[in-house]
Amino acid sequence: MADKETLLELLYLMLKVRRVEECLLDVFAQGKIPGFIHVGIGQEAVAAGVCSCLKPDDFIFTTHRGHGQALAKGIELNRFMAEIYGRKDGFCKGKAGSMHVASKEAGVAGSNGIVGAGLPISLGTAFASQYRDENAVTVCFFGDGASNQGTFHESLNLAALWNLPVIFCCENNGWAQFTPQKVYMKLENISKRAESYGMAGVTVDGDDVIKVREEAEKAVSKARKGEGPTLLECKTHRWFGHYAGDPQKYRSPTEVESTREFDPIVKFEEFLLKSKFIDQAHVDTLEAKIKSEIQGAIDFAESSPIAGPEELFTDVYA
Ligand SMILES: Cc1ncc(C[n+]2csc(CCOP(=O)(O)OP(=O)(O)O)c2C)c(N)n1
Repeated sequence: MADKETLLELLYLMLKVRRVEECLLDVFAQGKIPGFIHVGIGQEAVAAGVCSCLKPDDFIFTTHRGHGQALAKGIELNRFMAEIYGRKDGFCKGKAGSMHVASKEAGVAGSNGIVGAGLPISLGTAFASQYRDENAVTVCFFGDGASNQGTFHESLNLAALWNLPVIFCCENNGWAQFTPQKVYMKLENISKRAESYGMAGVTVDGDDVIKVREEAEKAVSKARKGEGPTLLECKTHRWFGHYAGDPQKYRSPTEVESTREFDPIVKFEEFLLKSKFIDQAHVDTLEAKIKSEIQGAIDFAESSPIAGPEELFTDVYA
């Protein structure tokens, strides 16, 4: 198992992701954020478990539900918040918003609102690292729905063929927008698909941060040693609707309620308290620190100028 310092880092990351997203839901409801937001509340163990294995020089690609992974990879909170607010001090000067946040400094190489689009792009950074002998790895996050896109199959095939240092991390929350997995896929475990492309595939309890980290560590170390890609499927739960404000009419109230039984943070906190790695005072201090970091980021974002039409053509490549 990971050492104490790593376990405490995992708790910090999960709590930070949860509290930031709760805050985003709140300010979105107040009409302060333009566009749509999609939160991954309930899925924090995947982002924290995987990203805690990565170095600053490694790359990640995220999706429309990508706040958690970007934060766990170490994206700077003030500029992240300003980006979501559509402000000039955001990482992409307010053009990207919630669904397309990127930060070169943090190795968040790109987020994508187009389902499955990150997969082939992630081969680019993985190929570059391999070609330049740079020893960095790339993690591409995507959902269960995205695993039915052609891009998923093409990307896994090429990654295996070229032995690329990439980890395909499927956050399987059982839903693709408003459709449950059993309606669009006969397979239960998406990791099985890895075999058809000649790569390792593993399914893990995505609500258990220690297990996620263990499997992610194996996959990352394999990729770093030049032993090729892994498909890592993390089975988890989406507590809220597809997008913020989605009334979830397609889901029974009992099912929605039952997702909370799998709270990865409560489960992990209980473990840490029981094993005497922490006491309640530690949790309270951590919560206070995160609250103050978030308040600072909100103040920063709200005092940054709104990105205007003059930004439309800056930093845009074609
Ligand atoms: C190419 C493409 N097709 C359809 C959509 C509309 N869409 C947005 S999210 C989504 C479902 C994605 O499900 P999944 O990949 O499981 O990710 P999750 O939302 O569960 O995180 C769909 C179909 C899109 N954005 N892009």
